[in-house]
Amino acid sequence: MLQSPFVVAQDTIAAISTAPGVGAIAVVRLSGSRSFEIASRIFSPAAGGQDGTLLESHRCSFGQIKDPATGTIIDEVILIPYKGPRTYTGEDLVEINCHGGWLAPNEILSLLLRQGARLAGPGEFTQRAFLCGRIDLTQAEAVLDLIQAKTSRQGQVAVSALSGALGSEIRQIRSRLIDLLSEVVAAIDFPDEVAEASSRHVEEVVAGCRARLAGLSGTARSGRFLREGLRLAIVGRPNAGKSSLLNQLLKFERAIVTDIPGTTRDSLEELHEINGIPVLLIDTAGVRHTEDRVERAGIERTIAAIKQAELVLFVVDLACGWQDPEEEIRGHIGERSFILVGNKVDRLAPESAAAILPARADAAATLYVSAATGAGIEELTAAIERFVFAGQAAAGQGASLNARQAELCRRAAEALSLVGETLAGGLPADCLATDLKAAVDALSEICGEAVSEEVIGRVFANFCVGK
Ligand SMILES: Nc1nc2c(ncn2[C@@H]2O[C@H](COP(=O)(O)OP(=O)(O)O)[C@@H](O)[C@H]2O)c(=O)[nH]1
Ligand SMILES: [Mg+2]
Repeated sequence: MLQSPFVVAQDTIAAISTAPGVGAIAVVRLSGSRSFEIASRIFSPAAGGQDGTLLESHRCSFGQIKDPATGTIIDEVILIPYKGPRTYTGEDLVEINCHGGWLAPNEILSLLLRQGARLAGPGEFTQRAFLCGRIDLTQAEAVLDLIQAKTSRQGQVAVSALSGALGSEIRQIRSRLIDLLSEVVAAIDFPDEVAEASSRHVEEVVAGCRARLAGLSGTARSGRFLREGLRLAIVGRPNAGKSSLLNQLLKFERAIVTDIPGTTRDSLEELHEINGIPVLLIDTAGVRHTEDRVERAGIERTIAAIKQAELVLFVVDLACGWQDPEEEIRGHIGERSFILVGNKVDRLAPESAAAILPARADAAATLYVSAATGAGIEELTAAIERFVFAGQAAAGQGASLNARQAELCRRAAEALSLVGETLAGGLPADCLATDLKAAVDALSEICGEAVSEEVIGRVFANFCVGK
């Protein structure tokens, strides 16, 4: 269990922990020092005789919830008391499994509130688990990620962080730096007794930590796409096969496909999972010069969709190849990442596709597909996946930093990069200590730990000072 620097909350909170709506069961939860006492006031075990205050921890009991003021039976429930600290919140906790729907859980909740519990705030059970030191901040964030996950990939990332993998990696790096910092500080404080850490040693430790931080930072990109989804715009000239490609990716006929150029007039958005990544697919109106006012408005939307996209699928009809319209569309794409998709490969001998539309160096990938037959679609989804996990050692494995964690990693790495400059400039050890401390502080913030006492503690633990 982690050491908590925080004062543990005292009051007892209650909430319905299951989603609102009609369901077979619902769970009403209580947490805090008065949980057992409050629950026992409204619960009568069917087995009889059991005094509520003697509820046995981690054993479920069947019984009734009764309003103690009127004796009215509210529901038949399974009640599970959990004695702290081996509980979700780290405190005494009671879970009441009642019938679902609106009535029973809400009546039980209001009974609990009348007996002295307080309505829990958003995320307060998990917050208490953090305040008790049962989980760190990365795990608390992972709980939310898991609840919000819609794809298997999002789920894997959340479960990995929930198990403490990310927190453990951060703590290891931080621990290395605290050791180093304590050596540096000890040499400053006790110059006669402690030798200064050699520059080489400092550089080695710092380089090792920077490499590990870079590895973590590399996962921030996929972390963002996995959490927020990837905006993917499908663009190209009219009739290139954009809508066909959308339908092929979705595996159903979402967009109207005809051989009439200008069929798609408005951008069309569809949220879809591609290889476990949530992707907002945007089919757009083909870009061309036209007098049709409706189509022109559609093309304006295409240009806006390109600007908002994180990745563009640039569809080129292999019957036409790269011509002036493609040049114009390329201009709209600008600095944005795009995958060049040569479509209608089913109409050609496979080897001629690359001759008609050679791979472009400015594209994230160049692929040849048939939106009609599905040929090459797997390669396309693999290329989208590679884009999401670009710069990451093992695609989709381990951590995927969220924005907060990424910013703190960046701050820590920045502080460590100053160490090199401090050493090269021959600046005093105080400066070194300041750089290391800044890095440690940033890492402490990731897991939600305090630091200063700990650094002092380590200095005193490592060296005999006490006379
Ligand atoms: N042979 C063949 N025809 C295709 C392919 N993809 C699209 N088409 C045809 O091309 C025409 C235009 O397709 P559509 O998806 O509406 O193009 P969009 O204007 O870019 O959205 C339709 O007649 C499609 O059937 C393909 O891969 N192979
Ligand atoms: Mg279309």
